[in-house]
Amino acid sequence: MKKRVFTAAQPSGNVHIGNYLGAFRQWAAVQDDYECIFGIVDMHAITVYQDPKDLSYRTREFAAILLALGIDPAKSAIMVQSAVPEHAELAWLLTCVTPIGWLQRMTQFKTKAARYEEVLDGLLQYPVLMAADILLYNASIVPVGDDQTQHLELTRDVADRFNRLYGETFVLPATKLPTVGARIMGLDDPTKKMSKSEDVGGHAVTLLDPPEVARKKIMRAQTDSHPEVDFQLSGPGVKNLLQIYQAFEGLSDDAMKAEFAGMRYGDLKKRVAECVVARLQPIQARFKEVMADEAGLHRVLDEGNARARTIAMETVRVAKERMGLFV
Ligand code: AQP
Repeated sequence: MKKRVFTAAQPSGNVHIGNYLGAFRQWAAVQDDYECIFGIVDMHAITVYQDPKDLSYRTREFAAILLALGIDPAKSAIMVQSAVPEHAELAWLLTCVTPIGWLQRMTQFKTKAARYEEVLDGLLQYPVLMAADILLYNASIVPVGDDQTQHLELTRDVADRFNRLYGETFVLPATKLPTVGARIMGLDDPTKKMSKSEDVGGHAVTLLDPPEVARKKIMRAQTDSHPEVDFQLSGPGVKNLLQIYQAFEGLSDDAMKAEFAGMRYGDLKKRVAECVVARLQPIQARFKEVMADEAGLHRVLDEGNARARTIAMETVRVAKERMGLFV
């Protein structure tokens, strides 16, 4: 039997090249070797306010992006978190074995909480819901970008604590990071990770940006006062552009040095812009086709939700039984 992969993303904004290079590219790559369930986690998205119409559109848009990226619904389930109520149910059970201190230490909670005057309880509970997403499917492997490493550690801690208290129930999942592109930084500020919710002006190239918009954002990316690429001395903005190119083109470190050492920043930006535009073009063409078939898209989600729910119901039944709850 194949091992299972579960991973997910929030329909919380425009999907960007950081999401793609850090996560989604790996998703398509693992689907032949594992039984995969890919989640669109809309209940995570509402941990900060989402316009309801936008959220519902983005859920469909995100499903279409996954299909455009090569996720094959004949092999893998694409499911929507709010359509499988066991995610919320297991999250509550896990909340009752998770100390608050573990959640208050989470870096993502601290970063996001600092942006709002009023912080919703859901934002604090976010990692418990994420643990439920993964443990519900007894996933062995979770491919994610580097920003999710801490949440994956917490997932293992929560699973371990549950197993100790109530008996062996959950698989402890391993984190799978890409070798290059695990943390793409903002183009406007390379000290911050590229993020959907920071999408102002030139922060992120989105997967659906028209070529001229993507080019403009990259040509305006922050660099530094050195005139040309120096693999030792160039700052984080230049390193980020190099990382984007390397991740898209799959080049080794030596090949990158041979190609870019000593190149003027203006020329580097042009090369990166052309590479990104060329790589996004086929994705965008396929996305348009998929979005045009609304019934087909619905079918994919209905089937994915049904496949996921069968597994999820059994896990929750076992967890409730172990805890002495009424089943
Ligand atoms: N900058 C990044 N570089 C590499 N990988 C990244 N990921 C996110 N940002 C980067 C990976 O993308 C996957 C989906 O992420 P998500 O939608 O669950 O939310 P996130 O990690 O919180 O991503 P964003 O873009 O920053 O969204 P918002 O602003 O809404 O929170 C994950 O595997 C993540 O690691």
